[in-house]
Amino acid sequence: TINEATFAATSNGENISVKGKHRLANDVERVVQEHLTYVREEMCDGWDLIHEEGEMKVYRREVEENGIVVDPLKIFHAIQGVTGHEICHYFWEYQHRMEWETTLDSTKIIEALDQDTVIFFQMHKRVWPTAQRDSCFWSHIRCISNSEEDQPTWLVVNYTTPHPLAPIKPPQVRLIANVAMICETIINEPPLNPKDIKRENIQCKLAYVAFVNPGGWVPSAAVRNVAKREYPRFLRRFTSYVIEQTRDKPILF
Ligand code: 16H
Repeated sequence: TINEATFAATSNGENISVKGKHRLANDVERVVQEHLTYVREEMCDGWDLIHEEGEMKVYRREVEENGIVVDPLKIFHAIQGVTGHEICHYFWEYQHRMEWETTLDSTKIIEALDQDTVIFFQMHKRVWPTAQRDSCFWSHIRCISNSEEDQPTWLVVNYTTPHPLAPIKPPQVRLIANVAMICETIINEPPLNPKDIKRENIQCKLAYVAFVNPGGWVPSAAVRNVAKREYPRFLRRFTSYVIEQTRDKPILF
């Protein structure tokens, strides 16, 4: 019955929300679980290490769909002195975004689905000579406790969705993306009293996973070059930003 189900589907396949859950809650749940499974998979056949810089390793698998480059990407990194919660907080929070993003002209929230899930509309910087791209996606932040002793896993997922407030207006092209930032916090030589943990004792192990479809034809070599340059640049800049912002603040576990 409808009382037992969290969701009901209308005849045209739309989700309607029941019992206070928002209309995309099922999608959010599915995509979050897919990322948690996918991030644990071994990096073997087909993955190329395309960039290495200190603790940062950038892998990609070359994949094309109908002649369009949709290379899956996985980055692993370890950042000293910050927690997974802090990394995810600064990645998700819209107020900080334009301070570390260099690939955007604008960002705005067009709907809040719940406390942890919002829908963004973003205008991306034009990459010459291709058409300008925009994106519309739900963005969800979550904390997952694994056990009493371990620090929880934090993650953010950005996933493309259509929205009546964000119609596609040609010649603009819409990026299609499924992106996750997944973080674990490691405490080295934990002091007896958790209150004595200092930033020098903590480290965040980060995985950033991206499936991005440019949404229309772009020369393969151009996309691959832009990606190879921009993803490491993004992660370098973003993580330095978080280190800078949190340096003199109490640790956010
Ligand atoms: O994840 C990043 N930023 C998020 C917050 O702004 C948004 C992001 C996203 C992207 C697209 C659609 C939805 C959501 O998750 C950091 C992104 C860093 C981007 C590096 C550049 C990627 C270049 C890919 C090539 C695309 C082709 C463009 C035409 C040449």
